[in-house]
Amino acid sequence: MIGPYSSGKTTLLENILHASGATQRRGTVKEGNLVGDSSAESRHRQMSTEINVASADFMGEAWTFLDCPGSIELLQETYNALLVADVAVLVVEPAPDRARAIAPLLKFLDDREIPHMIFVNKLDHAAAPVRQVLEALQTVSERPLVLRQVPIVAGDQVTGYVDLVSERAYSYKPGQASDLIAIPEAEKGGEKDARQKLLEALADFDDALLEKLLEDTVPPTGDIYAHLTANLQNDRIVPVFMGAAEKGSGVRRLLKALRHETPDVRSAAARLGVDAARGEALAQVFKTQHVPHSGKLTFARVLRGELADGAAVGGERIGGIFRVMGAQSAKLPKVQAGMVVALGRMEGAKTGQVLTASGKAPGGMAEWPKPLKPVYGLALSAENRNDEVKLTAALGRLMEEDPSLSIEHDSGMHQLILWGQGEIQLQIAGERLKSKFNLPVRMQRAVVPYKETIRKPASQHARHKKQSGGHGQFGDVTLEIRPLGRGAGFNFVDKVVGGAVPRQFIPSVEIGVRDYLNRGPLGFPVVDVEVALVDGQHHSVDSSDMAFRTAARMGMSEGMTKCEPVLLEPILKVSIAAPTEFTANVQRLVTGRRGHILGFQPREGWKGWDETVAHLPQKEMADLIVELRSLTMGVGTFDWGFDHLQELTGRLADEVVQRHTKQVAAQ
Ligand SMILES: Nc1nc2c(ncn2[C@@H]2O[C@H](COP(=O)(O)OP(=O)(O)OP(=O)(O)O)[C@@H](O)[C@H]2O)c(=O)[nH]1
Ligand SMILES: [Mg+2]
Repeated sequence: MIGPYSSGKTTLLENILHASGATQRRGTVKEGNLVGDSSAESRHRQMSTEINVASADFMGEAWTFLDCPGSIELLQETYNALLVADVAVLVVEPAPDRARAIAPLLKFLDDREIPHMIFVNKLDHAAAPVRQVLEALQTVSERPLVLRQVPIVAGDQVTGYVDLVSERAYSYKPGQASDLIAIPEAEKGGEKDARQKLLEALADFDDALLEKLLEDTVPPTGDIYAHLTANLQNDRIVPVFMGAAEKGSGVRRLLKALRHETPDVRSAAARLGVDAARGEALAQVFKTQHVPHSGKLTFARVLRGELADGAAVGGERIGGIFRVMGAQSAKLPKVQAGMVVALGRMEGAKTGQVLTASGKAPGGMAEWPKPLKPVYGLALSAENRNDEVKLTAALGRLMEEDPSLSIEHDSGMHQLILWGQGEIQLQIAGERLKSKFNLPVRMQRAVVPYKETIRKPASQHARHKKQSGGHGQFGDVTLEIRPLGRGAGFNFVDKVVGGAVPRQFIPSVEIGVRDYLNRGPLGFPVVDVEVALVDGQHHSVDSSDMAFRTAARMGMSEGMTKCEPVLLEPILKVSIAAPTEFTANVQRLVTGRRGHILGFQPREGWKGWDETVAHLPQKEMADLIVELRSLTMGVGTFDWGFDHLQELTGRLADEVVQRHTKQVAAQ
């Protein structure tokens, strides 16, 4: 179950479990007693923060529901679940103006040919007419959407539906199976039209059916179901159901459609490149989770054969096979193809991994997609300095659980940056560090890695001399400092003649210079300079590596101030993707952030989307995604990479230097 934030997926799961008899009681989001969303982070935020897994039997068949979080920042969870799923139920609200928000999900489903249905939820609220909802959704779906039900409306209430295949009408009964009623007079015309549309949609894929329709023959109900099933299984059409999950309305109808029309595991296996008919038992991991006290759980779908507890797969022994129901689980001795289970104590297992006894994945298997690229980062530090080592290990676990999280050690700025998809995701990671690993952390805006360079050359003499009892210290150097072109980095040249500085001390001079370059006159690492050692003096007893290193540092410290130091700001190349209707806004966003637009073009493979390419100061990227999402109904995104360093002068540069000086002083 997938769909935008708060569309009612977890509520639908709850009501599916109830309708199938797997649970006795129906919880609600408000009461905080759902089967799903049982983690501390979910409860506190009243939203799903990771995939909820729940297995239930329905009419003698085993089902596992993967209820995905809707937040765009947690999209990686959805993608991981979809890859191993037989069918996706896309849960949406009846809001035509928000159809855009589901474009990325539909695109993923369409591209990967994952069979999917739509469930239009929350029909108990005064909502837009279903026809309008459908029209809006169709604009973002490659596949034709086919309405399977029409609502029965009384006043501004939806009180039931007419099933377009069986042509039976039902009146909703909260929490129970709907009552069969006669089709109300008022709905008859609309029902006929909608049914005709359904048949025509099916006829697009079947000439025999088309002929029948042209002859005005009504195909038997059984045939219609068979067409619907084949078309869903081959991802040719998208059936649309509706109801109100919270009231349990429309839930049984959806469940029955799933039961009759969902392809079995062989389809998903084939999609992933696994021949279900022959070969060793095989499961694919789509999620791992660290559970305090019980250790690591590895969620996997068995795609072929049978796995037994204790068997060795992927070089590790399975330490328990569990059928999962939210926070509960039941141990199983073995599992067959089709099942989704959690495996215990597979310490090395990773999302995407193929588990087989031989440790090998079949040749034709598709590669697990790369995780989403990060778009938002915060500097992270342990509240207690002693926790630093523990922090690295815990972050390793979190990144394993959510591959769209990553870390960067920025040694230049002495910061650890946690990268991900947005602030909520990072906050949740912070909460997990505390709740699961007892590791309180602080997160703050990351410091931009400014650099500095020089505009003018200078020559500088420096002598380090100390006479204090026994051994003294003596080092004497003359340095020539000059600017290099952008991107040249640092160059050290030895131009000493006649042994003025003995060979063995020259590396120490370079070290001294490099020491200094870590923090230039403006306080930032210095780049794009060349330093030549042109002359010096030494003393046969008092000269040492240390003395020359110090002399070099002194020389740099004095010399650099004469070289007109200038700040360098990192500039990124960003490529911002958004639906075309937002392109003008996106470009205004870029220019408003000191960006420089390089061009824009249609986004490859995305109908109705543009891609704007620009140079943007890294400082301006910090909350770019936040504003971009608010401008684009949440769907705008961007790809980025470092491009070059650019001189920054004037008021902005002064501010950067002042702020940095203050921060350094406070450390
Ligand atoms: N009126 C109405 N409200 C509903 C219905 N289904 C869910 N809700 C409400 O919608 C809100 C979100 O419900 P959830 O089930 O948590 O939605 P979700 O899609 O799982 O949310 P995320 O996983 O956080 O994206 C809650 O306040 C529910 O009570 C419905 O059928 N009718
Ligand atoms: Mg949810």
